[in-house]
Amino acid sequence: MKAYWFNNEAGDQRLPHDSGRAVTPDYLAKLGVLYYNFNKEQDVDKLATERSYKNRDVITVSPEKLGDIYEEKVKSFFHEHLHEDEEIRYIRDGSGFFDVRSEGDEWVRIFLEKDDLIILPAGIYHRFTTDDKNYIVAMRLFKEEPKWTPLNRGPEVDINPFRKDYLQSRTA
Ligand code: KMT
Ligand code: NI
Repeated sequence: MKAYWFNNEAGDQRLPHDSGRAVTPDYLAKLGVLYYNFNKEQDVDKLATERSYKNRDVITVSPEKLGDIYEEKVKSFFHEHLHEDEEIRYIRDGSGFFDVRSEGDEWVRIFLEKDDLIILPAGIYHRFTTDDKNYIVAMRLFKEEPKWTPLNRGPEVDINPFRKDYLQSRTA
């Protein structure tokens, strides 16, 4: 894992866009973003039990796996959105970037690779992209039946109750 302030310079979303200014796990925690590194699947099982994650699946995002729709998918994952549930991803292979909004509405970019696990809280605005290797395998965990509905940023979503709760819980 490596977290840093995103530089907003032009260029492919899959490039690092690293400003050179690091962001600490403590700061991520203030945004409500939790990070773990687990090299044993048992550790994930324990976390899943503790946090009542009852379901899981594994998704591969790559041109080999997705074929013609790969580029389209990568673009859609990169639209800024939130969910009414946590987004939990345990990276099993490859790598990619999760971008989350700071309290000052800047992007923090989080580079994740194998064995990294991230929990984004419900209500945080975020987006995802593969990196220039175009390959990631991630386990997706969820509490109940998976609901992947992304709510794209806009005036209506800004006043969503999950968004309001998130803003109240954030300590940054
Ligand atoms: C998401 O929610 O953006 C995804 O599931 C992307 C693929 S998982 C790394
Ligand atoms: Ni999402």
